[in-house]
Order: sequence, then structure tokens, then C-alpha cells
Amino acid sequence: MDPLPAFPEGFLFGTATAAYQIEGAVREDGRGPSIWDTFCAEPGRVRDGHTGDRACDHYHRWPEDLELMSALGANGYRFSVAWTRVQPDGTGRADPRGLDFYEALVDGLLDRGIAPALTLYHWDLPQALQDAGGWMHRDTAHRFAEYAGLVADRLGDRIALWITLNEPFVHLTYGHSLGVHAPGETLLLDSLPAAHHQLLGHGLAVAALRERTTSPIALTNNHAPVWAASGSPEDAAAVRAYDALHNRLFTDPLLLGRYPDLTAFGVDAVPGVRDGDLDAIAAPLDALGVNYYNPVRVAAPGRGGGEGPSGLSEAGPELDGLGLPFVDVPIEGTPVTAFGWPVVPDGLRELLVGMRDRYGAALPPLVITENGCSADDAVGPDGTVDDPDRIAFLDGHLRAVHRAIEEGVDVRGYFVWSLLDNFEWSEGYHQRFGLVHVDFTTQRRTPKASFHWLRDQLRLRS
Ligand code: IFM
Repeated sequence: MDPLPAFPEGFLFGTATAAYQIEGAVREDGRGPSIWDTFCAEPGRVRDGHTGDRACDHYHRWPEDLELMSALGANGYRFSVAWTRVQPDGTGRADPRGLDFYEALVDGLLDRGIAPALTLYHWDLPQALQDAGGWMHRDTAHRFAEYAGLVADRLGDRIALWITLNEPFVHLTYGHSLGVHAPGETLLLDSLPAAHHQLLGHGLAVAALRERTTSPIALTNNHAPVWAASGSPEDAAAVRAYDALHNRLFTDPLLLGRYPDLTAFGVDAVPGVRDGDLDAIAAPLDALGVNYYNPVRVAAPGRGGGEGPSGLSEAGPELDGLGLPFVDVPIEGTPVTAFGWPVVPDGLRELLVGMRDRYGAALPPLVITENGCSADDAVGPDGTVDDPDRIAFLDGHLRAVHRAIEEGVDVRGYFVWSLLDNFEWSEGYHQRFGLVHVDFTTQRRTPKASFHWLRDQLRLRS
């Protein structure tokens, strides 16, 4: 395999994780329950009844995990803070023990020359706030801003990139519309206030952060290029509808200060919007985080499908019966990951160029805050983990990012999902995304061949 092309000076290369997926220690040092603790405890919600109770035990093993990042040669690390370690029930004063943990982690990163990219919210809402209405309730946006301020009071300028929310699109659809993620709500399109309140929470948090830090601030969402199943006008309309939901619902308000046209969904106006909300939401950003896994192919309703790789694919064939203005259509002829997601590296270039063309000067610099694949990785008899598919995946996607940069898109960093095999939400521990294999019985970490490949690529750059 040829070495990767040169990326711009200062480009961030690292890995990404999230608190509930790796930390474990869910009842230690005053941590309160989050909606994921509750969801996992409900029979039938998560495959094989897996929970994040222990996960990768990162809460205790973080020094070892920092050593792994150093050995990789990464200059960035994206992680998330568990809100309920800072505010166990989502309100009031901070528990210093939670902040102590993240402060030690951040200082450990800085000591190793690794820039900390901190996500404030990766889906683990305090259960107490869910009991009061969760993201369907406007007050949660204010609680989020208060929490953001508490974290910034402690960590402020030591954070290289603040990320308010992770993938609000997935949290909305999987968590609030379809119920396959916590909090398990099945509100379908009635979940839209949870979109608005997440965005409002973002806007209010940006204001709270700006008062406390000069570090750059971003929001991360999941994005996908959307392809039509045919050249028909009906399928083109399906593409527009799906694109509005997946790519525009959260990004248009951020960058353009308005919601996209949702009339294809029978929605004339997003409910719950008050005067001034969109101004708060559209406060200037320093970067936009893009998580990319695969493109999506859709057709007009009634054309079959329902099992393709859209962000809604976990709903399966039932999608066809929901009255949505699109159906999901499989993408054929590509390799697939262990999850069954199509591997289309150039989709990342297409996405990035498309975002630049769509938003023009309104688009801040982009950071690829997640990209990666799951594979059925196992430790072999010789103690190594051979994951050639992941090496090919990363090589292809990094080259796609490079092509986008050559085409003039301002991309500043790339974070592999993920550092470690971890708790993959409703799939439990069945999908392994790590550069490092984790034996969930012994907690032994074994860097995979992809880890060594990426380390060699990063060494070539220094
Ligand atoms: O594991 C998730 C992560 O939490 C959010 N983005 C997608 C990843 C893989 O499904």
C-alpha cells in the first residue's frame, strides 16, 4: 500500500470515543444514572442484555489508554464527558470528583502533546432530566447550557476543540422517533421538538462557553450523501426529503439561521420555536464536526426497499409503513462492514465537497470527528489481530479526505472511530470498531494491525 499523501500542516489525526461506550464505573464517585443506564436495564432493548456498566473500564485504565494514543503518534483525541459525573441529576452544583477525572485526562493528553477535543453530550442525558421531559422539554436546553458552563469553568482553554452535541440527528431519530436507542421514545415525527431543543441547547451552550473560553467551538453531526434509486422525479423528491432530515435539519439552522423545508413530511413549521431561538442557534461556529460512515440510497414510497443503510435502517422494513416521503434502498456492489454498512470511501469526498457547495462562505472549517468500520476481529493464536478490511477502509477514506482538500474544502482533522472496541449501543459488544482490540473479560488491550498501519503512516509524516 502506498504511503498516504501529505496533509496540511497542523492537521489533527486522532481517535474518538464516548463516555458511556468506554468508561464503565457507572456507580462510582457520585455518577448519577443516565438514560442509557435505564435503557440497558430494560429487557430486550440491547442485544444479549449488554450494558455499559463496565465497558472498557476506561475510568480506571485511562493512563494505559493514553499510552496507546502516544504509541499511535496521534496529535488529537476526541472524547465525551458524562453529564451525570458532573451533575448527577442534571442540575445544580458540579460534583468535583467528576471534573477531577476529566481534568486528569485532559492534562495527561496535553503532557503527551495530544490536543483534547471534548464533546459535552454524546447521548447520555441525566435520567432525572428525562423524567422531567428530556429533550422534548424546553428547560433541558437551559440545563445543558448550565452544565456546559460548569465544565468550561474547570477546563476552559485547555480544550483544543469544544463540541457541544454529538449526532443530534441520530439521537433524534433512533432515540426519540423509533425507540431503538435511549430514551426509547417512538414519537415518529412528533419528536421534532427534541430536534429544536437540542439545537437551542447547543446555542445556549455556545454562549456559556464563549464567556469562559477562547477555544474553538463546534457541533458534530452524522452526515451522508444521498443517492436516488433511479433518475425518476419521484425518486429525486425522495432524495430531497431524506436529505432535509439527515443533512439539513440540524445544519441549516446552525449555518443559515432557518429550518429546511419539511413540507414533504407534512410539517409546515418545527414546533416549539420562539422569537430569538434561531439567532441563538446560529451563533458563529469555529468548526463543524462531520461523522461519516456510508452513503444512503432512497426511492419514492411504495417502491420497495426498507433495508438499506440510511440512518434509519435499524427500523428495518417497517420504514415503508410509516408514511415517510422516502424508502431506504440497499446499495449493492460494494464491500460491507460487519454491521452490513456499504464501504464507499469516495462518498466522504462527495459529502465534503457537497457541503462546501451548499453552504459556501457560511461553512466553517470541517473536522472529520468520526469515521471507521466494525469488523469481526479476534486475537489470533500468535497474539496479533489482523484487520485488513479496516486498513483498506482507513486508507481509502483518508485519501478521500485528501482529495476533498485538493478540491478546496477546508478540512482540519480526522478522528478514527474508535480507539478501542467498545459498547456499540443497541448492538452491545457485538460490533468492534477499535484500532485496539479489547477482551471484555480480561480488559486486555491488543493493538490491531490497523493500529500499527496508522502509526507507521503518522510516523512517515513527522
Ligand atoms: O458508536 C457510534 C458513535 O457513538 C456515534 N457515531 C457512530 C458510531 C458507530 O455506530
